[in-house]
Amino acid sequence: MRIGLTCYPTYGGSGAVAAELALALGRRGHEVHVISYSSPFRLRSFAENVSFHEVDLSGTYPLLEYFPYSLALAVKQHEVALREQLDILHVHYAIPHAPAAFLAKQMLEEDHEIKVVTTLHGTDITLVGLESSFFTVTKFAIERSDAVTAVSAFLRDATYQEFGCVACGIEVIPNFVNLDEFRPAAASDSAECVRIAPPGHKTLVHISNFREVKRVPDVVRVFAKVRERMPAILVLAGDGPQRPDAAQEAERLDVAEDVRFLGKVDAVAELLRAADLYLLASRSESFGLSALEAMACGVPVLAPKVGGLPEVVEDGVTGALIPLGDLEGMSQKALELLSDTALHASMRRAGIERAMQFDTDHIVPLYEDLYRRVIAR
Ligand code: GMT
Repeated sequence: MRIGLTCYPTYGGSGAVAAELALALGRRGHEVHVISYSSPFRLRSFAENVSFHEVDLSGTYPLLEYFPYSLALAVKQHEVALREQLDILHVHYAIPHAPAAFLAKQMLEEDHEIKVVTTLHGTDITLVGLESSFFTVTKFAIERSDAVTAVSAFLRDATYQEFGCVACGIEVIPNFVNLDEFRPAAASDSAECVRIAPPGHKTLVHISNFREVKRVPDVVRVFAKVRERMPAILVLAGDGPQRPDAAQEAERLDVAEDVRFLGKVDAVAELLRAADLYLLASRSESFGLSALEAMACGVPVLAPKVGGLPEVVEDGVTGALIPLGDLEGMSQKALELLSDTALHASMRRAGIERAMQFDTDHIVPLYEDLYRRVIAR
């Protein structure tokens, strides 16, 4: 099939999923055309059957105080769909990608028939899409897509509840993980393994784009309580608005020396392999891709019991899920997981096994099947 994919290229789950999907579809022999304003962060080198088309942002005019990206995107989607004779335009994160795809499809008219698939990822439904400036256009674009998927049952239900489009028939296709890349450290790896913590220290890792929804200062607060009781370091990968707050909190709690801010790291698998515990404190998380990637690397996950996380992390089996905001409970659980070697080893094994259910080779065929059904309609 000839598939166009649109996503945000920035550091974050939806861009990671779209890029991994592009790579997997390319490996499976499909022709994939990624359309965005910059190459997604996980798609920076040559990949079989995958090409990138940059949305032109150069058009300026004094009147255009705010550049109309959605229109430029629709123009590029239309152009690529026509030239490459795309069968499917699959957009990740509804805003503004789904309305742009709708417009591109309308512009194609009878020149070329294309089907639009929209994948909902999280805050496009739970936060941004609910804003009065976006609500009606998000609802419209979801309803007019030829197929809609959500990355968890939680997100599907939230969409029905918030947007009321029960007739949309949203299919749940969970996120997936490339187990060749996200794998536990093998004994033979030890020479190349990233070593971050000084000997005798536990390593806690958090990866995100540091938006408010991620509550990164809470990650630091949980770590500070762990640090009181055992030698440990906290490694924070990613960047975003809450980075200064998190750094300030580390200073305030007197743990700054043990908190490492790495900034945006592309090779997160290597970092995860060096972790003893993966920590999330998000207010909402529709899936938690990084939690899945941590489990695939054999790292137990400690997170709040919110959103779609229970569909990924098995509480008490592959990690622990604690009521949102219970930082004391999280710290106690972290200490337990880090001190009980048998419990840690069993969670490590269980996480690796659970991640296999989300293997790229199991999940990507679900998208292929959806594309075929949509094309046949
Ligand atoms: O919706 C977002 O917040 C954006 C998105 C991203 O690009 O970071 O994250 C969401 O999509 C990921 C991939 O499907 C999920 O793993 C994240 O749980 C989800 N984030 C939230 O729901 C906060």
